[in-house]
Formats: sequence, structure tokens, C-alpha cells
Amino acid sequence: MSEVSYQEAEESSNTQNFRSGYVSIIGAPNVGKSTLLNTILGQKLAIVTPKPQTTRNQIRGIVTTDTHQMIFVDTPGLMDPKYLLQSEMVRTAYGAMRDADVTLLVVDVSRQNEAIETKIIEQLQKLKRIKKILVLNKVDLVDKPTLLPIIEGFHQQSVFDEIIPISAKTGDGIPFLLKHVTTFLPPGPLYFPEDQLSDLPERFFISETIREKVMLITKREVPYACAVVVEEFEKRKRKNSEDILYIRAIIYAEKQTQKQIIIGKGGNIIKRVGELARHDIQKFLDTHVFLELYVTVKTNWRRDTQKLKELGGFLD
Ligand SMILES: Nc1nc2c(ncn2[C@@H]2O[C@H](COP(=O)(O)OP(=O)(O)OP(=O)(O)O)[C@@H](O)[C@H]2O)c(=O)[nH]1
Ligand SMILES: [Mg+2]
Repeated sequence: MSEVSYQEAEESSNTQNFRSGYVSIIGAPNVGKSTLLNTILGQKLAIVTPKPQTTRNQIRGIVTTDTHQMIFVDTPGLMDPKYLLQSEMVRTAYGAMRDADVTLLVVDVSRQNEAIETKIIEQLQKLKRIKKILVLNKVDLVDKPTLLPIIEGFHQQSVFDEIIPISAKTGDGIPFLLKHVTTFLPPGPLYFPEDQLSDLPERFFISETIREKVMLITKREVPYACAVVVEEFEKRKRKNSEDILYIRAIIYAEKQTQKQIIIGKGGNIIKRVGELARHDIQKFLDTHVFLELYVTVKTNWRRDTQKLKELGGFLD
């Protein structure tokens, strides 16, 4: 990524008028938080699937202009946790919400999650110093008569500084949303070099891409029971002296039966996961990729503190 050091970048900013800050993206599962992050950045940083509970960590994406820097923080969907991984997902999401300068509460207007959203709003109300924007997403799925009472209902709660309807998928309303976010940013420094898109390592994006493909292809409990760890990640030379990135990753399942499903008949599922993931990783890193995938069982990893730590930094 960037070679500009933090010091140089900070000096190059006009600290007088410059505005910057953290903008958390929170909400119930599946409302389109990660899609919103990707659309804002114009690049796919966060994985997206039609299944809830896709995102498990904070994913930071940085937008820098001459006048401001916004660090967007995508978070796991908020829910009532049933096991340790889910508790950690909720903890990390609320952590991002509390640490932000501006919070975007994303609601799916085609399918509201009232119980969860009421809880989130209760928490948000306690955070007086944070600017709050209600983002009504998926407006492409509803007509105006459906939208107006939703806006009115939230308006009457007087919690939000702005209520903005958007479609994260089509991009509708995003420039308007960004304009409001910038006006809510406090004066501040350049936290990251101006050409930096994220602070997460390439390794993370690789493992997430593989997990996305497993989540997309498999069904029932399997998508939720899998985790991916990149074990090896190395630039090598091909015989024809072209560069190739060699990646060895392990997909963890909780049970032998899940492992068999992920491998598939004659290896057809794991092969498909590999093809799709390799395609996306090559595009993301702009290099040839050789991807070697293994599937292994780690019993009950979602319910065990030590195992959760080993499988990709769910705990900080
Ligand atoms: N029609 C429509 N679909 C959308 C929109 N935004 C997101 N989606 C879809 O909604 C589904 C969930 O999107 P995500 O971005 O993964 O949602 P999320 O809130 O990050 O979900 P979790 O990470 O599970 O909490 C995907 O199938 C998206 O394509 C939108 O504006 N319109
Ligand atoms: Mg997500």
C-alpha cells in the first residue's frame, strides 16, 4: 500500500481548515452496511452476501480529499448474541459506534428490524457528542408511499441530526449523504496518508474473499461455522519470470460433516470456492495468484475464546 509516512502526510495537510474523523456504519444484519462502505469507496473492501451476519470485524475504509478525511468503519450486524463469536461481533460493533465522530445507522426500508433498531437507538441517544445520521437504505425496493411514513416515524423520535434515504446498491443518494457527513466532521488532522484506502492488511482481504465464496456457495449452518486463515502469502517467480502470489489458506469448519460439504463431491465445492476467490483476489491485488485451499475441523471454535483468537483476531 502507501509508502508515505504518517509524519509527512500530516505535515502536508492544511491543519487550519482540515476536517477529519471516524464515521461508523452500524445497524441490524443484512441491511446493506458493507455494500454502503464499498459504494462510498468505489472499491470492494468488505464482503457482501445475501445472508445475515456476513461481516465479523470492523472494516475501515478511508476517503481523503483536499479538505477532509473520513474513516468509515463497517461493523458486524447487531443482534441478540447466542454464542461467543456473536457476542464479540456485537461488542466490536458497539465499540465502533462509541468511538466515532459520526454514526450512520443503516435501516433496510424494505424490511425493518424494529426490536434491534429500537435497542440501537436507545444506545445512540446516550452518546450526546456523536452526530447521528439515519440512513434509510434499499429505497430501490420500495415506492414513495411506503417510505414517507417511515421517515415521519423516525423524524418524530428527534434522535437523528439527518435522515437520508439512499440505495447503497444503485448509488442513489450517496453524494448527498457524503455532503452531510463532511459538514459533521470536527476539525482534525490527516490520520492516514492521503492515498491509503484501508488500514487492514492484504492478508485480511484475502481470507475474507475466500470466506465470502464459502458463504455464497454453502447453505444452512455451514456459512456461519466457517472461518478462513491465510497461512502463507508470498511473492514468487514463475518459470517465465512473471511474478505470482502464492497463497495457502485454511478453511475451518466446526464438524466433519461441514468439512465434507465444503469439500463437496470429488472436491467440486472447494474447487469452485478456489476459482471464484482467485478471480477476485487477482483483481483486488492486480497480480497473478496461485491459491491453495485446505479444509480442516476445529470443534466449537465459535464458542471458545482461545480458538476464536487463533482464527482471525475476533478478539482484540
Ligand atoms: N436492492 C438492494 N439491495 C441491497 C442494497 N444494499 C445492500 N443490498 C443487498 O443486501 C444484502 C446484504 O448486504 P450487505 O452489504 O452484506 O449487508 P450488511 O448490513 O453488511 O450485512 P451483515 O454484514 O450481515 O450485517 C446483499 O444481498 C446486498 O446486495 C440496496 O440498496 N438495494
Ligand atoms: Mg456486512
